[in-house]
Amino acid sequence: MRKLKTLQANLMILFAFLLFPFSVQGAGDLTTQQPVELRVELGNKEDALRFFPDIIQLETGKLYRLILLNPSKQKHYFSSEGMSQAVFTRKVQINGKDGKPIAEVKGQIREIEVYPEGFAEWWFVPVKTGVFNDLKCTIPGHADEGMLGKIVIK
Ligand SMILES: [Cu+2]
Repeated sequence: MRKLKTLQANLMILFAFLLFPFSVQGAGDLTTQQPVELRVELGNKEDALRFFPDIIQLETGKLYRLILLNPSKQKHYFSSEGMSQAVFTRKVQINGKDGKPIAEVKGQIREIEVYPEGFAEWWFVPVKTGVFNDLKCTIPGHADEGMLGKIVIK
């Protein structure tokens, strides 16, 4: 009789796991979700030394496709040590003149240089929250002229 009760209890526990399998699973692969698209311009046609926009708001757990465009006549960098430590990079995609991808770079990324009239895509998932005031263009003189920005991850 006692053994039967123990068996019943064990069966109940087994059924509980069978009925609620999602309670023991994770969120799945976060890098394959639909990306949130963001565009940041590095400078502009008038050669202003600014990021447009210069405040970038992100949320942890979402996949972002950050399109970095350089509409100016000189090269610029998008560089943030803080952001690079707070995101998981799925890839950086480099596109040809026709807009078709020609290369993908994988691994941890710290800064991306974009050539005049070029663009690159940084696909990443923020994994840590923080306010990073270290977005800058690392070309000498550009940060001093105001090519700075802020990244907020909530
Ligand atoms: Cu610059």
